[in-house]
Amino acid sequence: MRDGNPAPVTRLTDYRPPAWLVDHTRLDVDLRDGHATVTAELTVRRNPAGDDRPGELVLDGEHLELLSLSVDDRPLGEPDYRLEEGRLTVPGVPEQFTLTSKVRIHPESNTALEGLYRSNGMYCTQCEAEGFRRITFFPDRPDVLSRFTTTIHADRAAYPLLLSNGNPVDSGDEEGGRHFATWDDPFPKPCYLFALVAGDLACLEDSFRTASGRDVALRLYAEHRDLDKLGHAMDSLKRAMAWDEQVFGREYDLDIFQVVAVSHFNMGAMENKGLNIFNTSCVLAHPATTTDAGFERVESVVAHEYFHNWSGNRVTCRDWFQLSLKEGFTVFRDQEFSSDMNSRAVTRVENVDFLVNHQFPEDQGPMAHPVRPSEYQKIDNFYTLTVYEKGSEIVRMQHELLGAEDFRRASDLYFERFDGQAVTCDDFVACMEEVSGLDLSQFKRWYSQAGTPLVTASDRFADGEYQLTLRQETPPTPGQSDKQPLMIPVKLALLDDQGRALPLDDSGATETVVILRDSEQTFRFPVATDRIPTPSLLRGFSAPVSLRYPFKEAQLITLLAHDSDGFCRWDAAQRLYFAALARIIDDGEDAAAQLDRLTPVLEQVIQRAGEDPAEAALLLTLPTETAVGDRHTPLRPQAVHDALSALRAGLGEALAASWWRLVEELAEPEYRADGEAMGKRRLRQVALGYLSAAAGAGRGDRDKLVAQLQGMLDAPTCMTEELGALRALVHNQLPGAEPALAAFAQRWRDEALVMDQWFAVQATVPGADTVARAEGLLAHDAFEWTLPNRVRAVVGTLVNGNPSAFHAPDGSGYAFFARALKKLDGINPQIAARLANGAARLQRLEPALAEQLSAALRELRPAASANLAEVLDRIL
Ligand code: 0A1
Ligand code: ZN
Repeated sequence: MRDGNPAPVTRLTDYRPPAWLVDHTRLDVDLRDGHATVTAELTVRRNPAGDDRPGELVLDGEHLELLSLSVDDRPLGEPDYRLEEGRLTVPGVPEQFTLTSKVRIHPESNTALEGLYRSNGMYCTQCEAEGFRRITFFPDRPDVLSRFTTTIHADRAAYPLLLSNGNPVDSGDEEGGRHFATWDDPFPKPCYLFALVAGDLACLEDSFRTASGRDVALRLYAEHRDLDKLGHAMDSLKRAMAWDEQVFGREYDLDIFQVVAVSHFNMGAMENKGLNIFNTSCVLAHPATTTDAGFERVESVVAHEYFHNWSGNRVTCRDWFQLSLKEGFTVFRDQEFSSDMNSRAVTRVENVDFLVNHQFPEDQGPMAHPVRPSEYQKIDNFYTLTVYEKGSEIVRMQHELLGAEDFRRASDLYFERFDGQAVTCDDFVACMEEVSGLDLSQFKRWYSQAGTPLVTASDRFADGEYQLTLRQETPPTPGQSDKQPLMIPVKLALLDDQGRALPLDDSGATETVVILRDSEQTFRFPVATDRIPTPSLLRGFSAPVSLRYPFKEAQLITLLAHDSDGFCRWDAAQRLYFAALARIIDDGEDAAAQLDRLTPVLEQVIQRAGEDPAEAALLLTLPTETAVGDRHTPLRPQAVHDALSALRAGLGEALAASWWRLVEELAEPEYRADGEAMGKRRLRQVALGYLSAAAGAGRGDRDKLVAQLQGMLDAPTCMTEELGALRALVHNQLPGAEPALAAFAQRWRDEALVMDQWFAVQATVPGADTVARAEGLLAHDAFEWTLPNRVRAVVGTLVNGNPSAFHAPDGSGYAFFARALKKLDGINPQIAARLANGAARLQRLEPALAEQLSAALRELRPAASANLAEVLDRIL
């Protein structure tokens, strides 16, 4: 695609079955210094189910140098075929034939990290969504499933390890110090699941016995220096394999399962059949270098990719519009796994927090699109929070509607019926309907309708009857102005003024689910109380909606103290915080004036923190600047920053004694990896965060705090503590911050993932001055534009996690952003386009800022790649 031109639009309604099928793909990949030669032998036949019968074969191919082409051993030359941008057309082919192509590609110069590329001296691939076309000519679409046999040739000394999908079937030496290996994958798969790795890697090996008694070899590969960081991923993998057998009845199907860690990777990880490829950040973990959050992420991503073996690989997507079929379902599966491995209530709150504060804004902004989009320009731009996280919520609602047992029967039916096929979201829902007898036709609007539904609740209480009226409305989104009512399950309970849940019917049940189907409905509950109850609404976050209800402060305090539902407790705390911040931001009240109201509430949570430190940490955490900004129109980042800083420092000072008590009581002499220890560390970090905010504002015992943080930096028990202390010093500009940064860099300069954190800590220092600091970081020796993790650590964190710097009043943050995007777009358009989403709040910004940001973006537009152009056009 030429610079500045958007890619042509692809539409769901234009879907046609493939005209040609490829039963078998034999690949031969010869890796040489400077280039690779790929020979592909495709066994092609006409698709009997194809609805048009072209006499020509059309294959996708990008950045390929065609060396030779033949049909059934008959060499072809132009004009026997046509080579155009992005595709190869071969006219006059028979009904069935073998097509052999030979191409040259250049992995060394592939900085887009799609197709075959190099990362730290190794070769690896990334084919989802449309990267395989950069390796060879092929029908690069997920509904063409082929059996792959792959032979790799390379220098033996430099690349002793040659891996591909499936089982190893042959290997041996070749002339000139070279060798080869052949892999055969017995399961037909779309080419986006193809993978190849060649390198010199260390291996952690283990095995897993499946429920039916087969032994599976498990091999995790990383650079030699990282071998000691693979244990947690291995444990997570084995737990995930056992869990999928128990909870979903899914057993692993090959004799070998391999995972390779690579430093240069656009996303988190990739579920290639039997050969997952991971961003190092999602697989390597060691207490000295990885925070507790990092450990949790490794566990969930390892599980996610493993679960794709069934939800995605055995049953795959018909077309890319169905992406959420595999992603939403697999996120649901990994969230359930994490809930079973850790605290369910805490995991749910973390997942909801992420959805509400990241996916909701996406769904309310210029990038809003349905979970099953109806059109796209570049599919890479649709690996979104909507497809993944909202998609998971849609599966979760079906789980709730059917109940665990029927859901399991329906998922069994889905896997059995569609094994080896490429199917649609409708096929998934049809299984749910068939098993349960439910009519989900209205429910399916969740897949096709974009936007966050707003549910407004109001209530009345008279003569022992509580009446709850729910109204729903989904605001218009780009390209979708008319919205239909959705089917919204609202789980609820009613609490009396002691916080006890009232029986809602004769059975004595204290929780129920009402289903809102119309624009407005009233539900009635006879309750044995004489005062209006406090509603506990949307328990467990039973639907991905924004709920409005005029809670009184006393009601929120009751919910926070007594509700048995973890989500509702957290939501009550969040509502109290947002209300206090609104009084500062909108009503001009003083932060100090909020303390009398908030401190008793926080004090109560702290008193009970021993029951569940991780939950207490969540309840005591103030919303981020971004989250607060999203609740005020127009967006005034500076006002939000000032309000939050003042509130945080005020709470730090007012509750100093309690925070210090937590810091002391929660200290652990030695590192432990279990959930309880992690919960304690988390709460301790929250306490230190408040104390540091106070100290940064010149309040409280600054010297004592700095000594505490210094002590943690000098003799850390783990990275959670070390990084937490560093962040506290640096973000609050406390004495010793700069030397601490220097010492940290000195200590960790050879650990890329730790250095990413070092960059990120600096790029997220609140305040406009950080833009200049970030410019300095881009000029640092260790900064690399070709390393996505590093770019995200500096540019991504500043743009998405540091509003008071990004929206610096002088526009310097926008200039920084635009320069970074321009530079990056020439290197890795996917990453550039992802980062560009940081500008999605443009239309909500106060006018002076909006004008500056849009000018910066408009300047980028003429030379933008197709990926970046699509995002810029939506935002502008
Ligand atoms: N399927 C992977 C995500 C993924 C998507 C695209 C990629 O490259 C452009 C890489 C990974 C997952 O859900 O984990
Ligand atoms: Zn996935």
